Amino acid sequence: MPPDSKLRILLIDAAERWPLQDGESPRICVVPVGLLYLASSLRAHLRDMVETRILDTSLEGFCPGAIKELLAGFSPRIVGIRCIAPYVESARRIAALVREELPESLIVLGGPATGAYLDDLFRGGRTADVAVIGEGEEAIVEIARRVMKNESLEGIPGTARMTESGIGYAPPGNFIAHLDSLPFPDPSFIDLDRYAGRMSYSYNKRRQGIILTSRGCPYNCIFCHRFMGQKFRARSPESVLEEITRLYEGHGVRDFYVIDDNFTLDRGRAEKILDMITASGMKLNLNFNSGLRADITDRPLIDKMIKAGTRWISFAVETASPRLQRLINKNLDLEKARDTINYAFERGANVVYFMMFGLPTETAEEALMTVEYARTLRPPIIPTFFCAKYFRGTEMHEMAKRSGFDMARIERASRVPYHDIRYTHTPAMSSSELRKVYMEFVEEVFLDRERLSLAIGRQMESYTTDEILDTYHILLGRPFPSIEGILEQAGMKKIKS
Ligand code: B12
Ligand code: SF4
Repeated sequence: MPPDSKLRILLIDAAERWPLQDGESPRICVVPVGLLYLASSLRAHLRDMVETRILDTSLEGFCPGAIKELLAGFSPRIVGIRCIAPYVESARRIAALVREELPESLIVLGGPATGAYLDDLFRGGRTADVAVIGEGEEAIVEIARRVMKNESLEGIPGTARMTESGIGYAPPGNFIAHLDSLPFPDPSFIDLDRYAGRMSYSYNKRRQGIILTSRGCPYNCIFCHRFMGQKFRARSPESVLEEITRLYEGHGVRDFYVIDDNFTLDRGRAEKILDMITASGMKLNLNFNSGLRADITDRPLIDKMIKAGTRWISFAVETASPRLQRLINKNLDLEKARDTINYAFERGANVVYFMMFGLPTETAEEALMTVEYARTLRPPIIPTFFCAKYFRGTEMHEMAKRSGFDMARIERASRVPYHDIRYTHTPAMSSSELRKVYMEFVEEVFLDRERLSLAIGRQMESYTTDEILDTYHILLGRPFPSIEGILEQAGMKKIKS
């Protein structure tokens, strides 16, 4: 087949609102593994009948001029746009730009936001042609096939289309049952070195190997979309090891970031993966970035993780209030969690925990319980204060509607980052009370001098000075000339208005 008869497909990650500025602060920028899965599936099924390119706006910035140039040069027949909740407007802007530049192209929306935010995405007429709800590997291949054959896109499972009478849904798609059957997400579609110039999930700058060993989670936390489904679907340890080996040997990747919904759920499988990595003799750094449940991750498992090369473990604690643990359906065993978290630090991991504030009905006293619990944990690299986000489509959003929350503020809060406390509140805790809790957390936990020195000491074992300075530039919102400069910040903690 001559090259110009290929079906050209452009996949765009809508992850940024503005063009990047010279000299702006460092930012986290991670390999778009979802789009790599799509591009690799298209190639596996349609071979050289397709040519797929990826544009990641978190890497490039949202720059209309550059997007137009790419559209004119590549002239894709299909443009797929990945969207998550805070970037609905960016996705719409990109779709509008594509429509203007290439009116004949087919615009396909996908990503976690297409479920609950579809009305917004489709608002204002024919913004996009079709949306894929849920996993996209099978749907994008079917869409491409039909486009090649000039067939209607009606009825593709898991899709929705804007029709004259509103949004028309095809039957829901099935979750992919055998994840081993998917082709590995091939990083050749992107430039790994450009990502290595940016901060990863673990606040370091490396060639990133993003690994998804399973999808789905059977728990029921009320704030979570569980958009990969409630059934835990796991890849075989052999398939995971093969993917890691290919990245290690073929792409020079040494740092792997596991982003499963729930890596430790199947204990035996998790152990087997870790044992196989250890036995392989590969000298790699493992990072577990999607908050593990600290009560099902015990000391022997931590030992295996460390032996396999683990550097970073994030734990999702959320709240130290037993009442709120029940309310959010997390029911974490806080004592077991404390033991695991402290042990992970003792064993040399860069430990991070996620705490959430502003949960439904939370009072200032309960929020302070969480701060107090955080103070009793061995020093994490990053103690994280997250504002609870009430995303549409979650049980917590429904609860907020029922409990008289200011829904306009809730909506605004869901579009700003987790640490932005401006719009977060509950009927039992005003914004100003939450602000006081936040200051307490910053002073007593984040800027605690002993914690900060230990945390930086731990980072110095495996991070460069440049990585550490960039970490604190991101976390504290200003540049630091030296590590001592960061520690001085801790000495100043009591000086506040
Ligand atoms: C890793 C991760 C992050 C990373 C990277 C962000 C990113 N670029 O996704 C970090 C830590 C930076 C992050 C931050 C945030 N995240 Co996050 N994150 C995840 C996590 C754990 C994994 C994402 C992932 O790579 N999945 C694996 C790949 C394979 O899935 P995927 O990219 O979604 O792609 C599949 C499908 O969606 C679909 N698809 C995707 N794109 C397209 C495009 C087309 C055309 C088609 C057809 C299909 C399609 O097909 C793909 C293959 O099946 C998910 C949870 C999850 N289970 O996915 C949450 C998740 C995406 N995050 C979420 C949120 C809310 C956030 C934040 C907004 C939180 C906040 N308020 O600060 C921030 C956003 C910051 C930012 N600038 O991006 C929500 C999104 C909810 C929603 N409905 O949109 C999720 C779903 C968590 C949850 N369970 O609620 N996150
Ligand atoms: S354990 Fe994690 S993935 Fe599972 S429901 Fe809770 S927040 Fe979602």
